[in-house]
Amino acid sequence: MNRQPLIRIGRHVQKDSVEELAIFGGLPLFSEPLHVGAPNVGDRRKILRRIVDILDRNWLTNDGPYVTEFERRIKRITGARHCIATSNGTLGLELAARGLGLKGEVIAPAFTFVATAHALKWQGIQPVFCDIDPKTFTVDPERIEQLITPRTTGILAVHLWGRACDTEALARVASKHGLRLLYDASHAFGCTHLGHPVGQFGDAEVFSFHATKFVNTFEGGAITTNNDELATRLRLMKNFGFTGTDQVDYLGINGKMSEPAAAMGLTSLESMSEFIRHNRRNYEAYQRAIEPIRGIRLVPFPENERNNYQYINLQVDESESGVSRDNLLRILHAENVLARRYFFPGIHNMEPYRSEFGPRPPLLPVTSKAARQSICLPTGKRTSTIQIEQIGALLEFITANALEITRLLQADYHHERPTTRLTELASKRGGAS
Ligand code: T4K
Repeated sequence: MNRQPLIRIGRHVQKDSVEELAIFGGLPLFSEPLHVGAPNVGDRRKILRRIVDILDRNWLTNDGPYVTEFERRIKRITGARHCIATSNGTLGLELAARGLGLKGEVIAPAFTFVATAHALKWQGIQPVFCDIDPKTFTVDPERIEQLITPRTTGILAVHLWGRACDTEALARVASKHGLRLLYDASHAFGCTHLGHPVGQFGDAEVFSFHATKFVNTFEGGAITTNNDELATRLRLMKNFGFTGTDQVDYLGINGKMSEPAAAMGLTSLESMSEFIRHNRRNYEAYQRAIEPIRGIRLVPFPENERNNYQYINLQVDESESGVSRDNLLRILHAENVLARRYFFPGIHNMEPYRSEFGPRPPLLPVTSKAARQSICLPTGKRTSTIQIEQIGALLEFITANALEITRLLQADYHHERPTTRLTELASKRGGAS
C-alpha cells in the first residue's frame, strides 16, 4: 500500500503507521489534554495582591473601585463613551435587550453560542434566525429584510470568532426599518473593524469576559454604548433599578460584576498585548501547518484589522479531505487535542427553538454547512508553537491516510475490524483499544 508521510516533528518520529493513532490504541500525541478555551492567567502575584487589597478594604462588590477602574479601562480600549460591567455576557445581552426596549421579534444568527438566542428568549423576545455570510460567518445583511415583520424591533448580530459583522450594511437596514441594532461582541474584545475598535458599533455592544475568553474576569461581561440615556438606564437596571437608597424606579436585576472578578480583569488587561502576541504567533503557526493540507481550511483573520486571534477555526470539506469533520474530531480527541464543534448544530436545532419550528425549520443552508464543517482548535497561552506543529503534522497524516483511517473506523463501527493486531499494540503500550 502506498502509505503516506509519517508524523515527524524535526527528527522525532511520533507515529509511523495509521494503527498508531490513539483512536486505534496508540499512545496519544499529547500526554495532557489541550483545551479550546484554556484560560489565560496574567501575573498571579498581582491578582493575589489585588484580592488581598479587596479583603483589606472590606468592599467586595456593588460598584467598588476595581469595577470602576475596569470599566474605565474598557472605555479607553474600545473608545466607547460608557461601559457597564456585568456579572456575565449573557446577562449583559439581556440587560441591553431590555434597556433598548426590544420586544416581539429580533433577528439573529443561529450560528453562534446558544446564549445569543437564549438571552432574547429569556426576555420573552422571539429570535428569528437569519442565515450567515459564507465568508465572514456573521449574519448576512442582505437576508435580513425578508425576515422583517410588524413585530420586529431589532437585530442582534454577532462578531463571530472575533471577525466583525458588516456593520455599515446592518446600520443601513436598521435605520431604514427603524430597528435597534445590538451586537454580541463576546468574541471580539480588542478587535477593530474598518479601523474602529469593536465596542462603538450599533446602539450597544456586549462583551463576554468568561474564563474561556482571552481576557477574563472568571465570569463577567460588559456593555458598551455611546448613548448616555441608555447607559444611565442600564446602570440602574443592573442594580435592581435603585435610583436612591430606598427608591426603585425600574424593574431591575442583579447584574453586577464583583470586585474579585474586576481584579482578575484588570490583571488580565495588563497582559492583553502579550496574550494577543502569543495568539498571533499560534495563528501564524496554524497557517503554516494547515496551508498544505488538502480539504482543511483555516478561516483567516482580516490582515488590515487588529485581531485578538483567540479562536482558531477550520473548515473541513470531507469531499476533499477524505475524512469527515466528526471523524476528525474523534481522532483529535483520542490524541488529547480537545477540539470543539463550535457552533454545532446551530441554535435552530436546539431546544426550545427546534420544537417551536416543528416540521418546518428555517432554511439556513450556509449555517447548516458551517455547523457541519467547523472545528475549533486549541490556542492561548497554554498552547505552544511546537504543539501546533504537531497538531498540523497529525492533521496532514490523517488526510494523507484518510481512506485507510475511514475504512478502519467503519470496520470498528460495524464490529468487523480484525482487532488482534490493534489490541496487541494497545496492550503493549497501555493504551485503550
Ligand atoms: N455570546 C457568544 C457568542 C458567546 O460565545 C458566549 C459565551 C456568550 C454570548 C455568553 O457569554 P457568558 O455569559 O458565558 O459570559 C464556553 C463558555 O462557557 C462560554 O462563555 C463561551 N461563549 C463559549 C463559546 O464557550 P462551553 O459550553 O463550550 O464551555 P465548556 O465548559 O465546555 O468549556 C469550554 C472549554 O474550555 C473546554 O474545553 C474546557 C475549557 N475550560 C473551561 C473553563 C471554564 C478550561 O480549560 N478551564 C476553565 O476554567 O461554553
